[in-house]
Amino acid sequence: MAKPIYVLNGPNLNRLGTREPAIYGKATLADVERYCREAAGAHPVEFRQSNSEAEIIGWIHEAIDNGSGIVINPAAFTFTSIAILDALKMFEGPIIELHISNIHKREPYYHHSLVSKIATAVIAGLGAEGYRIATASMLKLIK
Ligand code: CA2
Repeated sequence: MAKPIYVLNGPNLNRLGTREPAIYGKATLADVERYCREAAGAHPVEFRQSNSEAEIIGWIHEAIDNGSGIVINPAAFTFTSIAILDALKMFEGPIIELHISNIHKREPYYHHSLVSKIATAVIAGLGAEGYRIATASMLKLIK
């Protein structure tokens, strides 16, 4: 069986679609999961969300052992977590950093991503559709 693509989501994204629709749109996290699974077709996907830094690091370690690629929206941890950065550095496969909004045209504290340093690619500002595009791109990167 092919090694799964890990789609990891950070804090508060479990509330996606419930507020700030002008920035994040109306799609829920369940919608986003569906977009990823549709884009992946028969390729297995591990889709996860956590508000816990430790849990996200645990999933990155899991992906190091059994994953083919990581699509990650670290949310606020993007700008704060060296621990998540250190974990991602240990992953040998492709990593796509994904943001629903264009972080570079938002508040200054959203301008400096720690993850972008080691990401294969960064997608930001395409809305929830970015998840579909990231997954489709990941399929090409792992082939
Ligand atoms: O644009 C993105 O995907 C972000 O990663 C989302 C994070 C924010 O801290 C980043 O700067 C950009 C925020 C996640 C909170 O998500 C919610 C969005 C809408 C409703 C509830 C939570």
